[in-house]
Amino acid sequence: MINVKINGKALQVAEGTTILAAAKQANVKIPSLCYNSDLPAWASCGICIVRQEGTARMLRACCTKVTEGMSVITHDPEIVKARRTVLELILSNHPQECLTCTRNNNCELQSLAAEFGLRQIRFDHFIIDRPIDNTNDAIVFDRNKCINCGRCVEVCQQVQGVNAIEYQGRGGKTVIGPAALANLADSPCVRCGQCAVHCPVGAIYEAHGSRKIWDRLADPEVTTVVQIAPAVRVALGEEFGLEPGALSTKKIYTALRQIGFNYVFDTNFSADLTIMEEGTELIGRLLEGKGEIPLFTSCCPAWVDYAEKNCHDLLPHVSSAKSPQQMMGAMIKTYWAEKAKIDPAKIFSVSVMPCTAKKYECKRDESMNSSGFQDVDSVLTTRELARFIKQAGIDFNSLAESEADNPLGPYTGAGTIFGATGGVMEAALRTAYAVITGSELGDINFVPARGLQDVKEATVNVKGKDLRIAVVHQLGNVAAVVDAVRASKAKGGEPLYHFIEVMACRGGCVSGGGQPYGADDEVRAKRATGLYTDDTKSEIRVSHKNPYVQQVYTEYLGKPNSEKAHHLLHTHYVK
Ligand code: HC1
Ligand code: SF4
Repeated sequence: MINVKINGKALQVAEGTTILAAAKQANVKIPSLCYNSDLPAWASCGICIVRQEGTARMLRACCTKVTEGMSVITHDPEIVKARRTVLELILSNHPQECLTCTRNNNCELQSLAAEFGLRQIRFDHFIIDRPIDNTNDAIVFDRNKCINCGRCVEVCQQVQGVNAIEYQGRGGKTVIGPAALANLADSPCVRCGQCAVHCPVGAIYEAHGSRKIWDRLADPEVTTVVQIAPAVRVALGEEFGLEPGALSTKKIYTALRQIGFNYVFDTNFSADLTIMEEGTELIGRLLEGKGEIPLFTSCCPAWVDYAEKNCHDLLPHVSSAKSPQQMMGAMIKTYWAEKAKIDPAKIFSVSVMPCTAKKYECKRDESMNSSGFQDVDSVLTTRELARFIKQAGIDFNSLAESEADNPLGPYTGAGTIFGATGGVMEAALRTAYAVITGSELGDINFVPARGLQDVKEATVNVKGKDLRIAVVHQLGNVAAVVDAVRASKAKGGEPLYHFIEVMACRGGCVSGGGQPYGADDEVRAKRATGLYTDDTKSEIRVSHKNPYVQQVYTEYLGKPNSEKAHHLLHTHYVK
């Protein structure tokens, strides 16, 4: 341990602690803009400067490690003045459009300007007008608002390993933009939205679709239907002052009805359906040689996008099962429309997702219109739903609880854990084990698949055969797994793994690019715990026992992987 003083207060911190972290331990908040706990510190903004006592040296707190006996002053008139000047310089080059900015009231720069009481900027205001890039259906890049903090570059390159955005130019002329001066649609971007959720200002944000939705809600000729994804229920509450992980599923159903949706369904139901389809596909590949092993999951659209751009050779390994969002979309405009005697042409189908890539997934040509119409018409992120609820004047916390509509609403514990890394694997194993052995798993909790470890591996013995699985989240961790699979294929013999779950975002969908801002690992863990609690409290915890899923097969689809199921619930990939 190292002895340090922060503003005269003595404390001990672990070796390697930065001044910023030491100050936090002393309950002192040093302001910063470019720093984020998910990312390496690279000291670009200069807001976090502090002074080493007894010297004139100003240090950057985010990247300077404390040394034995160091005494740090974090706030004094000169430091505050220097920080204010940095802020003024940033603002002199930033559009003053707070009222119409997507981050209004939730912007780190705006909060700092308010804290520093900035009333006017001493420097000339100049903006170079750059076109807004809204080419990729999922995220929008407004470079006029970029403050060059670099968080988006770091998360895209270091965390996701995608390299879709980069620094361009040198010195004072450095700007940030899509790689090779392309637009986003032509860049390697996989639309995960991690840049948006790490941007401290309104420079990168989800493509908004809310106006069209309000129009459809107001149209008496249109039947509006909505589904909510697993991870939304443990994060939306944060926008209304609840703790991360607080489960608000039944209040969300009520809010959606009050907003005006005619029917409320749950993506957790179609997650159960996905398990039936993907689980059957896995068993077919394992026991009947019906396809390549290992099988990769396919429900994360950013991972699918990544695989199409970077792993052409492995596309036959990616499950043909559509994601739960798209399975639900297809079932709404076919099975349910027939049952409810509603013309599918007059159904407007919305989904609420923790993810920006889902906005692109629903518009893909490949089988995403198997009902004869675009199966999911519009996607809202969790953040956008919070705004909807506020626009509708709803007091979220005092809402009564209600149930989803059936048969596309009720779900099992297996469906709900899809939203956390390892959840799809765990849900699939529960069902695959039961189908292969004819008996249920003794302990249904498959703990090795849980948690934030980069790559999780385990072996499950199913009827005397060892099934080797891997769970990987955060795209930057995927390349190593993919390379290991390639090497094992080249070597021949027993495959390295049989089944691999991939989720693009750290922690899985619970910290997707459309979730409330500010998630760190503590928040991710709390949101995941909310889902596991939902699972534990569920009366039924295995997808194959969802009575409504069984009903859908009996009444409409026949059996998993039937011709009809293939037409509606499966897709293919492009190189
Ligand atoms: Fe996800 Fe999925 S879990 S991809 O993370 O398979 O977005 O929550 O809806 O479709 O179910 C996201 C979450 C979500 C799908 C499901
Ligand atoms: Fe990179 Fe994801 Fe942002 Fe695309 S959406 S630029 S892949 S972080």
